[in-house]
Amino acid sequence: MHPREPADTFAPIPVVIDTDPGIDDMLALLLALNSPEIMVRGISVSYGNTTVENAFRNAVEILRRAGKRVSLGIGARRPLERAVVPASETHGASGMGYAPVPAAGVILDFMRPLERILAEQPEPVTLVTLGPLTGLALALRSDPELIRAKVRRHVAMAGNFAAKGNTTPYSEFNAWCDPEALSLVLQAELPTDLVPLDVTREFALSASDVSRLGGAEGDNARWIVEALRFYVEFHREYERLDGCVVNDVLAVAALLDPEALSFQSTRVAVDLEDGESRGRTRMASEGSLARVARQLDRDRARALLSDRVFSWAASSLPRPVLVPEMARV
Ligand SMILES: [Ca+2]
Repeated sequence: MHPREPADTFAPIPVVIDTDPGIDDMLALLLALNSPEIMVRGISVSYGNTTVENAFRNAVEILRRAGKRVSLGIGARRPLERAVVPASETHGASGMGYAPVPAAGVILDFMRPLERILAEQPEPVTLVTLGPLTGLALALRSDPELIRAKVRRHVAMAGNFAAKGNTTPYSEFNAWCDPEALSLVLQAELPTDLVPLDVTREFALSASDVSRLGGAEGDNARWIVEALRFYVEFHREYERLDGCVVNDVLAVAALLDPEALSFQSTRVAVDLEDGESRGRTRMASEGSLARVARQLDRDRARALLSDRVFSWAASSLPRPVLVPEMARV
């Protein structure tokens, strides 16, 4: 006989993350993996900031550094109707800036898609999307009933309203990569919570935050700094900002601390036409119901990143150098 557990027993929120790592994805993943409030049940990897091959390799490296074992799948290799345009000026050719990573491998056709990861979940999960919405759109096309049954809440870093875009003057990168996918996802009204540039632009690490972390001894701290150093250079050149905007972190922070972001219910539409307004998100009466993050408590979000990622990275011990199997042949 097992004694009954009290009703208020702490149970972590089960989460599946679709991501295109990506420097800010890396910080968001490390925050998720180092937080007791959530349990990362699966990660699907998508094209976006870099190619799907690089993004997958980066996800494996992030998991290795975090010392976590999580099932991995593939969200999407390319947009529904558009060409792949990686953001190598933002995240570097590898997707991880100057941080060293192993060579990327091929992605086999039988890698499990996002809907398989969701199908394997014993209970509904919170799905966090940190890249283009293609993987979720494909899953909704292939098995909408399954996705509705398994996704309790969808939190997406995507879109911009009053804030200027980061890809065109009017559009945010994840929305711009695959506006058709975002539109399809919004129309499903899962429900979806959007974390747009309007709040993420309020959440920049300063160049001195990055150099302070660079003073730490930990192997992981040095690795993160090498990624962020590239990201800071990009922001200096393209955004005239002395620091870097770590967008994706806020989508995870919203789960960890509900007071970090406040949301407003509204209706959202996406512009699909070619040109500078491609991927622009708008509040519009003909749009789909969604909640949009409107206000950020910067100190609460910063505390999460600093306590759970930067302090962890600064104190994690250097790992012994392992000779890879293939190198011994
Ligand atoms: Ca991302």
